[in-house]
Amino acid sequence: MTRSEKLFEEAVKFIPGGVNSPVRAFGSVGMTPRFIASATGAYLQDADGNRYLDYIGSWGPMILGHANPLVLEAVQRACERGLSFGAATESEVDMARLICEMAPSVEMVRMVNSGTEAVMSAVRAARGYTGRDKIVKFEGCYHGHSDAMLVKAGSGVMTAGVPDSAGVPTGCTEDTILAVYNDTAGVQQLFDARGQEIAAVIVEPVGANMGVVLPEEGFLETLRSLCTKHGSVLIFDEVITGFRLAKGGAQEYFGIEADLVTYGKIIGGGMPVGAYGGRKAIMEVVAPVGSVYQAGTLSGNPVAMAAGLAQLTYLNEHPEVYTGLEKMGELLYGGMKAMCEELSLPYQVNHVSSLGCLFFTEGPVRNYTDAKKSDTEAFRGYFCHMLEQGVYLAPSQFEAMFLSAVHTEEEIRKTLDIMHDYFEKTKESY
Ligand code: HOZ
Repeated sequence: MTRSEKLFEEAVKFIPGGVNSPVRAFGSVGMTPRFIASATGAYLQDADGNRYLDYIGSWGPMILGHANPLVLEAVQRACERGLSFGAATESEVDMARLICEMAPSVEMVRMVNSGTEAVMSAVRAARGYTGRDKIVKFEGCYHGHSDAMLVKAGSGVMTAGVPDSAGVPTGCTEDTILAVYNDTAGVQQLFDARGQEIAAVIVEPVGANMGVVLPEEGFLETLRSLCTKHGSVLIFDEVITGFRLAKGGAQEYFGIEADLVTYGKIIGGGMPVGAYGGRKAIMEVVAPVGSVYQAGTLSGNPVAMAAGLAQLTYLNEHPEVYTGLEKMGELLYGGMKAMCEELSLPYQVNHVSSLGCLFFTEGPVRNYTDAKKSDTEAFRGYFCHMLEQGVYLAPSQFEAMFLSAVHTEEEIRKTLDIMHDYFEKTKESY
């Protein structure tokens, strides 16, 4: 028995499913999770001393690689000054200023502790601002685990095949209106019929929790113009895309400004952080200025701010990180597409910059229904092979691959070779 297996046996006695978040459980791939002991650069090391080339990057935060010296040093210095004060600090001001400088449309920002909290708070602010209750959410988009958002959500909810979580009272989701990702006409009809009731439209500008699904030409633009026309708030959930696709996230990448934006992952540099921000007129509904209540003992925690500031400052000052990620994304995902063609694999590769995924399905994947057609058994075989060969992918068909700034050309070519070997050997079965 490996040390990871022993730890898992122990973990399930004390932690539900042995993990602190379902996406880590390896359940859908029929394995026990590897327990990670340490990580540096693009590599993870497990409790048994196995080394893996990591394509998860803690589900997004580690854009500069694991244990980046700049981030570590900033955290160490902050720790020496104290871990938490529950009071205002200079680093919060620096963080808020930097986010407003980097992100289009964001004029004010409030720090929280996770993406879930950021979304929950942004939705409340949008409702408070508009005086309306209805929220439009897209099938397969995942906005964290707050009650109102757990309707046909992506990520672990999709992997587990439980589109609606138990424990969420009907009343909490009856103001959530579901729409289909990339169905521009459908959203148009919805607004024609109920525009005056809609407080907000929340969307992942790139669907990155049902595998990776790109917004088609005109989709985000239509959401923008419908929200403007009907006085609804457009919320971009940039927990994954923020500071990843570009300095200014998806807003900059696609040239579309939202009214509110939610962040997490990268802005914490590996520490638990979330944020929501946007136009001043909306953000000023939040207490203590306005009447929308939202609070947090550890919000703006000085150690978390230090980590996030170090990472964001580096990204702000090094635009070559983004050109590098585009280039490496092209190499990896372009290589996967070429492999599918060469071996006549009937699969789809969706990608944008450093985010991408291989869907085990024949037709194009434009939304949740398309993604759900994927052959998860086939994914499982591929996942297990990659892991055995030292490549650590998300243990679910419905998650993205994340490249970091420290993945090298050589490592990507090696990854492609490992994939190629697997599909060449097994292609008769497809
Ligand atoms: N949102 C991430 C997956 N798409 C990971 C967070 C989690 O659920 O653990």
